[in-house]
Amino acid sequence: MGDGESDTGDGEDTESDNSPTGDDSESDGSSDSDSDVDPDDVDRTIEVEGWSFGWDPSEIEVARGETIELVVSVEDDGIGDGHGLAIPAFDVGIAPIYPDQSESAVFVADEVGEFQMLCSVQCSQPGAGTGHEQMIGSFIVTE
Ligand SMILES: [Cu+2]
Repeated sequence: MGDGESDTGDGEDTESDNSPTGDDSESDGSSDSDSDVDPDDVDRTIEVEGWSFGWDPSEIEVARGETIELVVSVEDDGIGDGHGLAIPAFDVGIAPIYPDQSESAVFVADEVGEFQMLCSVQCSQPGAGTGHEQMIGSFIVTE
């Protein structure tokens, strides 16, 4: 468990509706990365919005050891299959994501460095453009 920050226990209950309760079901078949991360331990929630073609923000910086919740939404569905957000270094893979919904992942940023954040759904016509490849961002973990 993280040493250092021990101030998460009290006083931060701005949301009284305990939102994460409902979605404990494994509805997102694609990933088994939610092993031992407790959603109650989230230190930082970051909202990311994707579109054809990019991410906002395209650069995210966190501190090592923080438990991160990424909440991802998209403005369009690419070529019909939505978009996906992946940070391979941390086994994060959220896909597909369609407009009017948001998907989330919780993980621990336990390694310092700059890591690639990319789209995991082929969201431009293969061979017809490079839009999909432009959906690349940086996930930076500092000491
Ligand atoms: Cu894409």
